[in-house]
Amino acid sequence: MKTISLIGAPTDVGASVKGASMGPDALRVAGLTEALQARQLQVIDRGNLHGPANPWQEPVNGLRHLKEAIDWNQAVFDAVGQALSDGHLPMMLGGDHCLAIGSISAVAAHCRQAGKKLRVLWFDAHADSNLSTISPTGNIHGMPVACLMGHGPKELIGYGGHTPAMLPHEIRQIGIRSVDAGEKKFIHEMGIQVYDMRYIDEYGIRNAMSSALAGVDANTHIHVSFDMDCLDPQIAPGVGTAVLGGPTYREAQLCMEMIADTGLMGSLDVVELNPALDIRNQTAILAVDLIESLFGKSTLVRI
Ligand code: 4U7
Ligand code: MN
Ligand code: MN
Ligand code: MN
Repeated sequence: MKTISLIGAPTDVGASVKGASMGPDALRVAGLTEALQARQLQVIDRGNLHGPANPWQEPVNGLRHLKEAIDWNQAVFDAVGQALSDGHLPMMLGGDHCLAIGSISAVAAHCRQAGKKLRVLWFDAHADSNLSTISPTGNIHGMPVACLMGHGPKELIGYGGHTPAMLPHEIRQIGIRSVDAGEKKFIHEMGIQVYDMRYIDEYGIRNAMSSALAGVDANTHIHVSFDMDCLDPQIAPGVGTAVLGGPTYREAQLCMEMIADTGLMGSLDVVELNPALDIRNQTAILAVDLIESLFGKSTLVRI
């Protein structure tokens, strides 16, 4: 039986809108554990990690709360690494998206050690590829992709003593529709494959996903980093940085179902859920619904 380790990381130090720190409990209230158990999965809820409070300061040298982000990511790196070495599937419940630095650094280290190929599927409205020198906000939740590729403050790019954690060919970004000018340049220079909303409009979500999954095989570890603001804000209002024009409910479900069909998902981040901006926890309930599909719940009638 597969065992899922739930790892709560209740912080919003990477953002400038408060509230993502309440994400882990909102997911628990929405019935995450029970939904996974109903899918015959064993669930160990590790509770919430501890880390520094949000000091609510302005950016220093283009980075807001660097020290706090370093500490939170170290805690996430350790907990995700531990879950993987226990043979469990870590599910990191954010928290803001800066935490993917620690989470994916741990997953990448595990893959290197196990001789596995890594494929990161990054669902987001944003490219999260900012650098301190080009970021319009200084918020570190807008920088994890760049940090994972070795572009960022030294403390955020060397978890586990390895830089870069991830190479450009190991990631696919899906649902992107808000990219800053400097990020666009970075993405092109790095050669990151992006299935933006224009691509999805023109070719459809099925083509985007088959292409994002192309080349995975039995020796691939798929990591899903799911930023809730990827979804259209009409169905997912509980996020701090909403952008119009995201995937619909069914489009999102198909993404999850196609990942489930591979049987290769080995780790997951669920981030940027902001219960303070939500309506009766609907975004958390939607997250649980999508996670069920990621673990094989299907609307398919044919057998
Ligand atoms: B999220 C932004 F300027 N690009 O860098 C920035 F628009 O993890 C937004 O995807 C980042 O939610 C959003 O601050 C980070 C901004
Ligand atoms: Mn993000
Ligand atoms: Mn986002
Ligand atoms: Mn956000």
